[in-house]
Amino acid sequence: MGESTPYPAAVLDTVGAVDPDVRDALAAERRRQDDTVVLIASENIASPAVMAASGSWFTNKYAEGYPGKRYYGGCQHLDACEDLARQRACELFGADHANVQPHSGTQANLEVYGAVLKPGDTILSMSLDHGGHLSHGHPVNFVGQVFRIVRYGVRREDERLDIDEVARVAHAEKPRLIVCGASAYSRTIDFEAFARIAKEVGAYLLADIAHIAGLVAAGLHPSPVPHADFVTTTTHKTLRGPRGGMVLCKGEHKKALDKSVFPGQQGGPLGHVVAAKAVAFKEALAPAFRDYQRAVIANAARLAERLAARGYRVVSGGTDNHLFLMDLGPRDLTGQAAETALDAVGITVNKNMIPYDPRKPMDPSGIRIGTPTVTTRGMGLAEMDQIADLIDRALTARADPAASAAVREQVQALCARFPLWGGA
Ligand code: DSN
Repeated sequence: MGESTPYPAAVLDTVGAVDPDVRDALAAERRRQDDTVVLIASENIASPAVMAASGSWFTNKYAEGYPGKRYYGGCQHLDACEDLARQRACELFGADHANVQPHSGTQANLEVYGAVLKPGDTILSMSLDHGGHLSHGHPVNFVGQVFRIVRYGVRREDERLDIDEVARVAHAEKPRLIVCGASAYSRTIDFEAFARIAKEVGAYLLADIAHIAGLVAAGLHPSPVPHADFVTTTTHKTLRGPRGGMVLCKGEHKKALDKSVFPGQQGGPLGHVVAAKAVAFKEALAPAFRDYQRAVIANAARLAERLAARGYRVVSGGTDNHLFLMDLGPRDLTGQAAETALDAVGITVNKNMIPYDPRKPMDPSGIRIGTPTVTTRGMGLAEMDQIADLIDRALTARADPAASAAVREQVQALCARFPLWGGA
């Protein structure tokens, strides 16, 4: 993760001189991240360079518009950063065009809808409770109120995407847009098959790769870029950049997309985050990034395998990517109880619905486990074996404070061996 730097200490000192309360919260958060095994599949640890760029002078700058065509003066240096970010994103993913201004993954999806859909149009997307995302359309979400949403999911037998169902629903419902991509799906997605179906029914195809973008950039998951009209992603998950979003598209959609982002749905871009995206894409273009993504996948596979060997049910029987779901039902536990028990020993996961879950979203049957963060810290297969053991012991010992305390101690010892940013 680069050389030691005084960066984090400088942040605490600078903030502390003005606001000791916020300084204390920042210091405590840093300690929390250092002292816990974070297995939240959508989180990662951005590099000091990414963090520094996103806390930089562009915070002070307004720059509505795009490089060379802004509504404000003084944008020349942000133009340089935004051009770098766009060029690097295109190089990284082999895309025709990139818009790096979306503030988040949800915003990126809304901006694609704005580029090609009218209110009332039909979107075909993956059910939220089978692994999809709120912004792909759901009754509690704005997308579900503005568009007509039809669904596909995974098969009950093997918990894998049912491409025949996608085709069946697409032909019956004639959606204007098909969304593929997921937040909690551990298997390879066949983007080419989705593109075939989209073509058959005359729909646009959007691939949301927020979770697997790093794997795609590294060539370790098939890319949707040759097949989809639009590809959206966040920049902070496996991609390991600053918190934000991005849209890639075919050249023919460039104008409509850029117009939908600004002035369609956003005002001034977050220039500091755009600069940090440029830095992150440069990091992702380096050969070490591919090694990192390889290790993320190997770690997830190993952790899933070791937990399965201890009798836990892994949804779909394993994983091809950076995450997997574990069904706690067979252990007479709920996702919430497991999340709480693991939290108590310093292992952070999130409760998650599993496909065909008989329970409710706030107290589902599963937890979601991912390896991007622990892998960034340098943990490997031996540590995955240890983490599987610690998870099993924490869940088994949840009513025994002494046993939980012993697990907590071992979690802390493990974390101390792999400090954030190598201890910087
Ligand atoms: N919150 C993200 C995740 O955890 O997958 C999706 O937006």
